[in-house]
Order: sequence, then C-alpha cells, then structure tokens
Amino acid sequence: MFEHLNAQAQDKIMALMVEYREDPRDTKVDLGVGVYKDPTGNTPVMRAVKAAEKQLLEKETTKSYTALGGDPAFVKALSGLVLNGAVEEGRLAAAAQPGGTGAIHQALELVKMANPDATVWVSDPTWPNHLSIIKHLKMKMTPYRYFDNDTRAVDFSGMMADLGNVAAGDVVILHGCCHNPTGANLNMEQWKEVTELLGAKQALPLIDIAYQGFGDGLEADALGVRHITSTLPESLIAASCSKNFGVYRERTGLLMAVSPDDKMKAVTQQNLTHLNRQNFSFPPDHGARVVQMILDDPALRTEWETELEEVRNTMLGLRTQLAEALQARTGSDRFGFLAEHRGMFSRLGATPEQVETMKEKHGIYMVGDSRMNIAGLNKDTVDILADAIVDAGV
Ligand code: PLP
Ligand code: TYF
Repeated sequence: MFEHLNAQAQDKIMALMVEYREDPRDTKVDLGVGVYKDPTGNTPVMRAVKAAEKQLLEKETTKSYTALGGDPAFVKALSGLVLNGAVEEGRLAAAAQPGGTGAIHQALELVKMANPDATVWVSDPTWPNHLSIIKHLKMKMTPYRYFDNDTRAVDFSGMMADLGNVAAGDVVILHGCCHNPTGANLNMEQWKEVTELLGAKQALPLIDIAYQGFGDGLEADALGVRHITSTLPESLIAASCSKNFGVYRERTGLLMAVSPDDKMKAVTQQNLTHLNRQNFSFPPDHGARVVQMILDDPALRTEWETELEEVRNTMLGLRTQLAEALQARTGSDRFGFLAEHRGMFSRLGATPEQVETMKEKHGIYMVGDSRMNIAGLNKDTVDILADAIVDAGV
C-alpha cells in the first residue's frame, strides 16, 4: 500500500529551524520561524496564561466533552476580541478550531462544499501553508499582486487590478494585519477600496488574522477585518491565538462565518459543526479555556494586554534600531521600510545568494525569500545583522 505514496515537499520554515539548531556557532541568530522571543531568546508563557492555568488546575472539575463547535464561552469571547460587535450575533456562526491553520483549512472546506468551482485568490507572496492547504484540497488558486519589491510596500494598484478579475463566488484570502511574509499592510483607505471591489464582484473574503495586537495594537489591528465583515453580506474569518496569547502548541483558533441573515446563519452553523465532526469531532479545549478565562476576567485581561503591549513595543523598538543601524552604515534611507512594516516579519529584499551568505558567513538564519522574524533579534544582535546585511551586499 504505502509504496503508492509520493515523497512530499518539506516545510521550509521548519527545515530551517532544524538547521539552526544543528549549527554549533554560539554567535548564530535565529530569524526564521515566526515565534516571539524575549531578549534572552526564550519564548515565554505569558503571565496571564500562567495565572489562568493555575486557576484552571484548581477549579476544573471535569474534562468531559465540550460541544462540537467548542466551548460557547470561548467562541463568544474570541469573536468579541476580533469583531467587537461589528457583526450582529444573528449573522455570526463560529466554531473553535485547532489553531489558525485548522480554521483556514476548515474555511476552505466550507467554501468547497458551497462552491466546488471557486478559485482561491492569494497574495503574492503569502504564508506557504495557504498554498499547500489549497493544493491539498485540490482547489483552484490564483495569486494577486501584493508586494512591490522595489519600494517594499504594498503594490496596491497591482492588487486592485488583479482582484478586478475575481469572479462571483471566488474566495480572496486577506491577511487581517501583520502580513506574513512581507510585513507590508493595507491602510484603512485601502481596506475600504478592497471591500467595495469584493462587494461589487460578489466575491467572498477569507480573512486570516493571526497577529492581532502585534502591529499597531489590539483595536487598530482589527479595523480592517471589522470594516469588511460589517460591510459585506458574507465573509469568513480565521483567527489564531497562537501568537498573541503565546499558546502555540495548545492549538487554539476560531473560524467565524458571517451570513446575510439569521436563517442562513443557522445553516452555516450546522455546516461548521458538521465539518468539525468529520475532521476531529471536538476541538482542543485547554488553550481555548485559558484564552476565554483571560478575556472574561478583568484582572487577567489587563495583565495580558499589558504584556502584549510590551511584546509589540519590543518589536517596534527593534525595527527602529535596525533601520537606524542600516542608515548609519549605508548613509541611505533605503532600509527605512523596516520601521514602517508591522508585525513579526519583514521581507528584506535580499537575493537567495545573499541570504545564504548571511547564514554561512555570519550565522544569521532567515527564510530563503529573505523574510526575517524581527522578534528573533535583541539589542546586541541588531548590529551583527546590520553588519551582515551590508557585508552580503543587500
Ligand atoms: N496564518 C498566518 C499568516 C500565520 O503566520 C500563522 C502562523 O503561525 C497562522 C495563520 C496560524 O497559526 P496557528 O495554526 O499556529 O494558529
Ligand atoms: O510563518 C511562520 O513562521 C509561522 C509559524 O508550517 C509556522 O506562521 C511556520 C510553518 C508552519 C506552521 C507555523
């Protein structure tokens, strides 16, 4: 039987993680996989998460099944964090998922059930897992222009021109904030134009929001998703708690589906629950419960928001420091985009050869497309990176 299986392409980001671990140099710098790291290089359990887990250990009286769509209190709390009332309850169906990835997968399965002919439009570039999930589900896919390699900002006119070709019933994946891998994001005016275009085309947005709170703040990062979901009759939102709660391995996420009215919401909800049942039955609960406890308890919530703000400001500080270090070394402002980008990532714009040089010669690990995880830096390694960037001739 298994001789009929084909070899599979490996996940390049995960492969880089292994390569980094095996590098014996103690000066090495990991800018690969997208996990937040504190200045000592540790990915901490957030203070509010620890506190909620302690409470849970004391108070939890059962580990019996929850509901197929996940714990309703979690669904309410997380949908509140993302949408904050932008969509009426009577239009919002939702089901908890194993991480943001689970939510994206389930969203696309739902689309396939509703419209097997749908083309899925993805930004060029996008998170590689979008591409592999679409391929796995045997769906049609078309990229739309997104990143201008020269300015390292969004190529908005290219994006709008390409999205002008979407057909009714197609799906357009948008990053809610903190675009992965580029770090270049839509402004509010641009969100409005995209919303109008998708509305006119009768296309369905699927908003992947995995970094709420990592860009400009919890509220600011959700303005795009709130605008699009409150304006269009239908939309899908895949939310992840992996990064902003630091619960990566707990697999905590939510798929939300906005329908035009309550009748359609009821059917959509049945389909979301149905998909959970087919794929894994009950979603994981531990991370979801911890997130719900934090969001619903004012003291825990304040503690979490405070730490998230520290995380965000640390990354912003590193961005400014790196842009300044490069300005000082090159005498040019061409790396100023690093301070403009938001979230964990920036695409530096180096060639694969330059990326290789930085790895081999300087022990700096970034993804082959020159995506850097800014959180992998600290005050001391910024200068090492700036020297390497100049030395590699970027
Ligand atoms: N979407 C994007 C763009 C991401 O970068 C991630 C990252 O980890 C996710 C979704 C979902 O992550 P997870 O499945 O760990 O929640
Ligand atoms: O892009 C990243 O680095 C994160 C983490 O298969 C990640 O989103 C990377 C690869 C993967 C799952 C998560």
